[in-house]
Amino acid sequence: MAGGDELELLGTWASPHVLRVRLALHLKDLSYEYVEEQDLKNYKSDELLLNSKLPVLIHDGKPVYGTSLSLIQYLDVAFAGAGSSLLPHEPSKRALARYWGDFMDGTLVKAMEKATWSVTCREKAEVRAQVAAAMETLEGALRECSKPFFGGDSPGYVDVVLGGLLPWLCVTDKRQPSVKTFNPITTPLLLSWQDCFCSLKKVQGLMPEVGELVDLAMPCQECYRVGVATYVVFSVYALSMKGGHTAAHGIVRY
Ligand SMILES: N[C@@H](CCC(=O)N[C@@H](CS)C(=O)NCC(=O)O)C(=O)O
Repeated sequence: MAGGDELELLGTWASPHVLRVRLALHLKDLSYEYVEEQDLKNYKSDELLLNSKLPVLIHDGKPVYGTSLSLIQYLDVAFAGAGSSLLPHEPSKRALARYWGDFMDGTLVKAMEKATWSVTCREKAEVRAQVAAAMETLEGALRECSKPFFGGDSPGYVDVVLGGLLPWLCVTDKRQPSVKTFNPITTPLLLSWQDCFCSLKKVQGLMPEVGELVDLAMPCQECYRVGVATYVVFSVYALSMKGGHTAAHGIVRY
């Protein structure tokens, strides 16, 4: 890592937004201190209050404000010499990679959220179609790349963003088996992508257990059904669960 640079990431174990920034840090071989926010419901650090959401990145003692997508872009520019570049150098390819990152948050994540909380048959059928359409669009993007990763022969920005969503995509499959986010018939390339991505050494050990996320999602869904604010419940369960190897430790240096 560049001399003297200190990186700290505040996160929470179940967050796909935190996971994608951690994936970027690991793929770029950057050392950092990971701090699990322990009590989101009752206490928010000053940095979190200012950024309003996790993840929060602190570089040399100064918070870098922004969304997870902008933090990944920041890391790629601020540490251009570290590891391989996540975003392509060529401006049109760079713009396209950013477009797919935004697409995932704007379309796929929204459909996945609905899938997690959907209860009625009608809701389930609607989200099934939305998730399938978003995944098929991504399949088309991967086909255009003609490589194992969106980033080419090695993972890049789009891979990191989708990689962060992977555990929750698996939860969607488990909770709503009819959704089938990775579908051998409609998204065969994404299925191979999943295998390639998960077998990367730098990725292994970072992914939260899908079973723990399912345990987290189940009571939230029940509360959603009876009308309790999902976010509050989500936070309480996320914090009360022992889930996430990092949650138990609080601070881990990588
Ligand atoms: N668009 C934001 C979303 C981040 C987000 O929703 N973070 C959640 C965790 S997944 C969070 O901080 N929740 C705590 C809160 O809202 O107080 C990003 O990409 O960073």
